[in-house]
Amino acid sequence: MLNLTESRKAFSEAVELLPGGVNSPARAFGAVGGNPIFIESAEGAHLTDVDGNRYIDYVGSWGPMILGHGHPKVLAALEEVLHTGTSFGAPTVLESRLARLVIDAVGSVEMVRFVNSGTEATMSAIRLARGATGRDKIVKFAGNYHGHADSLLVAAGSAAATFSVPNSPGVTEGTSRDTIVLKYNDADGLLEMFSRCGSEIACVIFEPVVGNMGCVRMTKEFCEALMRVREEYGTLLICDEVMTGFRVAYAGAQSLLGLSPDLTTFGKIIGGGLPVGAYGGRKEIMQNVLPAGKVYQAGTLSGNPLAMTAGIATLETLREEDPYDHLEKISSQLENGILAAAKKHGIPLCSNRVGAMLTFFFQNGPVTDWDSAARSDTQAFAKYFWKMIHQGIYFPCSQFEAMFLSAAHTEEEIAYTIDAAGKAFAELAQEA
Ligand code: KE4
Repeated sequence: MLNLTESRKAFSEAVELLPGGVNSPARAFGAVGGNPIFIESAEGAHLTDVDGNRYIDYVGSWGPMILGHGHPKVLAALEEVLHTGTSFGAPTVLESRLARLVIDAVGSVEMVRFVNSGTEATMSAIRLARGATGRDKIVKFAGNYHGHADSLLVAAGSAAATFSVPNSPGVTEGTSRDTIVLKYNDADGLLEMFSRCGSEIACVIFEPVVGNMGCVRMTKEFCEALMRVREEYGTLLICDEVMTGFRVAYAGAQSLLGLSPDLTTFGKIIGGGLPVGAYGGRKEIMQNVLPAGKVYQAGTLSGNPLAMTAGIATLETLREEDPYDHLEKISSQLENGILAAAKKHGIPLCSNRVGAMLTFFFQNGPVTDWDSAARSDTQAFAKYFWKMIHQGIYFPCSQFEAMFLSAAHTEEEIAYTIDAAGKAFAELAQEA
């Protein structure tokens, strides 16, 4: 029986001080029941909680830790700059160094602006698209998450996709009115919407590989439809690579899709575990951002030297060590091993995977959009989640999240995880 005494103590204090005891709902264990486990330290592919329990980590801080926790090159780089000061409110050469790494990696990006989170990146990219086109409406897709900016916390309205409604208190009708929510991977629906009001739409924002309904790949025809509406209606494409950037490929998911968006947003990996977001794209568009242009965006800690240093060390290590073949190999082993274990025990399971980002859905599938993802058996997922925790495996605490592997995961961890999954499926089969 897992001893979670100290985690429970920590949670009972935190819940008096922080809403829900956490600083982000994604880590609150709401979808799996029970209370979140408090982590004390992490190293390589492992987490250690406040009770001393050790886990193989498949969350990786929701994506940033692609090198594994506490990579020596990242820690050494941080130790070197730590004593030079932590923030100046003035430009540093570190910002240009990280900008150069991002621009050299992603072909569609000629200029970037750093911010402090993925939310800030997408919020700013949307404002820039509206400022650059003079148009108000934006398009997003059900099951895609782009952070918590008001204009993105909307759901498809009752009148199909013609208008949206807020999906959080505090978001006004006025804000949601300019956001259109369509179905992901529905090329006809996208083209039909644009035929009606394409000239009013400033941008389409999308996850090139979705992580936020669980992992879902973009179809070729949907990708072609996105490029078509850009050509025919002058709408800007915002490729949200906050999760996929440097994750599924060093050049991002757009390089796998053969897509050249107008703007790209980044986060997670480019900060190496410290708070960094970025938006970037063609120079002619980015030059609209203050002080070069008139679109306002600012931030006290944007380009923070410690965060830049962690990002530089991470991207330089990714570029030099190129772990992507290893990530593909161990991720494929994990996917195939767990699917085989589920089949052996008669548990309905399917998966979507792109590189070291994947999701197992508790259903027979296929999962291609939010409607199909939502058919998953979330109760079975919750039971499975805890059965894996008790065997020292830390999976994302929701059926509708992606899991992530790191360069620090070895075939030994993968084999142990597959074995643990087989035991969990056997128990699920007996309990059914
Ligand atoms: P942040 O503001 O959380 O740094 O980034 C928002 C964001 C934007 N775009 C995409 C594609 C994202 O996946 C995210 C954030 N991802 C979630 C995980 N599904 C972050 C976890 C959390 O909210 O705690």
